Amino acid sequence: MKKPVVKVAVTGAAGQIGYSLLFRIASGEVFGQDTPVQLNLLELPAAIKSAEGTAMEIDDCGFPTLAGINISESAENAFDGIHWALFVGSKPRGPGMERNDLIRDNGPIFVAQGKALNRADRGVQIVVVGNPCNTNALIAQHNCRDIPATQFSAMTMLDENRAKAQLAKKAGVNVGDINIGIWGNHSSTMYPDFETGTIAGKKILDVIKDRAWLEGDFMKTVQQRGAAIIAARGKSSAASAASACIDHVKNLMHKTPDGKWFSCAVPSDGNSYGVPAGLLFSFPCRSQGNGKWEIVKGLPVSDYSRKKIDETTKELLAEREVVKDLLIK
Ligand code: NAX
Repeated sequence: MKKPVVKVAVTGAAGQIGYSLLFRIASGEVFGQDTPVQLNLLELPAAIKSAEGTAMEIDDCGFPTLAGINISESAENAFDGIHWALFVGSKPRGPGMERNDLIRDNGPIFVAQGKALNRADRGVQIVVVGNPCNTNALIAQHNCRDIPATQFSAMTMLDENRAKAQLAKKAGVNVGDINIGIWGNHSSTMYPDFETGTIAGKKILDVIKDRAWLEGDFMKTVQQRGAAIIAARGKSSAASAASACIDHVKNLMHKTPDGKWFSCAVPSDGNSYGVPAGLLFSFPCRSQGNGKWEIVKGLPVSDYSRKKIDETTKELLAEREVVKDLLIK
């Protein structure tokens, strides 16, 4: 293999998303069959044994692209020289726990891991999956002095994929024909923007002429899909979340086709759609294929969309307030 090794850290590697994600990264699917991949797995001490079991299975797949696996309970070790940091590990919400309790509980993880990123390659890209992912990414970014804010993002691709699946079924088309962006927080306030989205190049509203369904069942299904999966499966989304994480990385690495965009929560530049600067907000984004994103500019925002974008902005500002003591100015 001619290309240099890509080093990828995955936190929470022994969890259920980790179990779906790691094999696909090791297989060459993400970085290419000509690129060796080094996996650095970070876990809590109690889950190291389980991470070792997963690593044994990855070895047993015999992937020619796998350069090696390191397992560690130290973020400093796990992040040494890495090019990608996939932050999956965090505590799940317990029974009776409020969203703010979860935010407060998980925040410190992202303070420590943000600081440890100073061991990473300067070009490292950080993708936060662990919930509440927008605010966790904000905390990690504020606690990392050495890496530009633009290299931090949080995952809303699962929400986009869920939206695409619903629209494709309704319109009787292939998922690949759908283009739609998610605005805001990865929470029930997210806004899958059916007003600017397209199906095979036509406006969604010109193909699905049932606005009541789009405003009602469609939005509700996408926003509450996570809870519906838990109700059906008894466990939260895992393989679909891992798949969305892979899409997120690939979206950054490859040039976005003309006329399309992808959803990615990134630090707002303060000049886009009235979202305050610095807030980790999901926008319709594009990439030139260099690992970087740019916010799609100039999309029309109706009164309806404005209200939805403002609602999710308000929620993210409130989350930022809850963790303000964890944010270094
Ligand atoms: P699991 O509970 O199966 O696994 C989490 C793993 O993280 C555990 O093995 C745990 O030991 C580890 N962990 C906890 N704290 C850690 C720390 N400080 N350092 C390293 N490892 C740590 O959860 P799983 O189903 O894999 O989900 C992981 C996270 O993804 C959760 O926060 C979940 O809410 C979030 N999700 C985010 C989604 C998104 O679209 N952004 C969708 C799926 C998922 O709900």
